[in-house]
Amino acid sequence: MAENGPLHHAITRRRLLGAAGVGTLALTAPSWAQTTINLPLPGGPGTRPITTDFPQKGQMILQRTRPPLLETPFEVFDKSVFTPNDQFYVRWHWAVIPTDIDIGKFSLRVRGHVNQTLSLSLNDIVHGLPSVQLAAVNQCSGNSRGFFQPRVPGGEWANGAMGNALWMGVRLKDVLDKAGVKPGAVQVRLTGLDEPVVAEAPHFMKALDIDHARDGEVMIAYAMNGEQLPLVNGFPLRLVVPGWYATYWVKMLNDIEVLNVPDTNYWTKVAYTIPDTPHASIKPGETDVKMVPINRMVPRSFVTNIASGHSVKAAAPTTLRGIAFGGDCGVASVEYSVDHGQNWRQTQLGKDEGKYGFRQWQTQFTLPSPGKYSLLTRCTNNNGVAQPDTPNWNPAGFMRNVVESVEVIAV
Ligand SMILES: Nc1nc2c(c(=O)[nH]1)N[C@H]1C(S)=C(S)[C@@H](COP(=O)(O)O)O[C@H]1N2
Ligand SMILES: [Mo]
Repeated sequence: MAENGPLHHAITRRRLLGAAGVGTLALTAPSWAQTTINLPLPGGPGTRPITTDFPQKGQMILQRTRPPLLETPFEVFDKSVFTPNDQFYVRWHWAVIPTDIDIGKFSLRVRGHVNQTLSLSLNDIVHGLPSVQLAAVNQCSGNSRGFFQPRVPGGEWANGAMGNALWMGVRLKDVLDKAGVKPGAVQVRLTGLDEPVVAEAPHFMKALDIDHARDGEVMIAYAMNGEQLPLVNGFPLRLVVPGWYATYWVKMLNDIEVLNVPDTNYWTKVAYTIPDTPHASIKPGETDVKMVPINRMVPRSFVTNIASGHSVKAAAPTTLRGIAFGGDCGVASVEYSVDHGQNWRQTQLGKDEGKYGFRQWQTQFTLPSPGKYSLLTRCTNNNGVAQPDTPNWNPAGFMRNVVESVEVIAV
């Protein structure tokens, strides 16, 4: 992880500390929708409104209003390897989310199995600790859930519940060291400012093992792509857990508790668990499966410049372009196939912005004669793990990473 240059630093600190309020969060149903989009979901109606009603957000696919679930329109991923903040997807579990935060009064508590309880102001964090930055993909465990067959309940996302940003902040390790972790600590539990609608419901919180929390990569971010975090993406502070699913990336982080016993709260213990099987996959209806907390991400790749249903010229070279990520390590290769996976060809990888981020790739392909074709892409990561050619299935709709296909017609 690189220390920031002084310029980047100055810009971000001025912006961050100059921000007084952050506007109002739309918590009511939008009065009108500008347009709609049709997501190609196999299990049912794919029509969703496009909304611009959320503060600091541009055009987003409205999956749900309260709490907000906003999906990134897929064409955004063709424009840049970094997903712009105003079109970065949004997901919350509970609807009581502060609509503005007084950064003068905000504090981050560090407590529990530590030598000294801390209450850190934003100033203490931004000016008092070394800053670090890192590109990383934030992907919801349920990204692409809408493609599961048979269908499973939950947010029926297409492929836009993911994004890549350059995160800037401080190491969680440095914050923990400041408090002094006592011997015998096993986990660190992280909580944000959002609250359930009914008091007896479990507050959203997640725990990481102490060694993971202190690995020097897990970060408390105060900026994203050189700007403060949008409110709905966790202003003023969020956890960044490189290579791990976004459920761990606690937003509006204000409480860090060091535990000397494993966390048993609902969100760590019960929710967000996956079958302990290859690809977290089971047969629909299968029961008595050992479940484990979801953890590291797996490789994925997507075509971004051609959508299914498009036509391309036969017997002429066409540009094929997209993004890939390795999951918990970098991208080793992205291959494509136009003959249902009989032959695979290498694409050219773009600039490496960091092993946890998106990697752009590009190639030219030629379809021999008119007709229907499937364009397949497959990412292999630096651990030698490749995308599988059959889809996984589990009842929560987690961890889809099958080789995706784009259906085109050569004319
Ligand atoms: N405080 C808080 N943090 C949270 C959540 C939440 O409900 N509350 N949801 C998590 C989940 S499941 C996801 S997918 C990511 C989404 O991050 P984003 O909205 O910035 O894209 O936030 C994570 N952090
Ligand atoms: Mo998520």
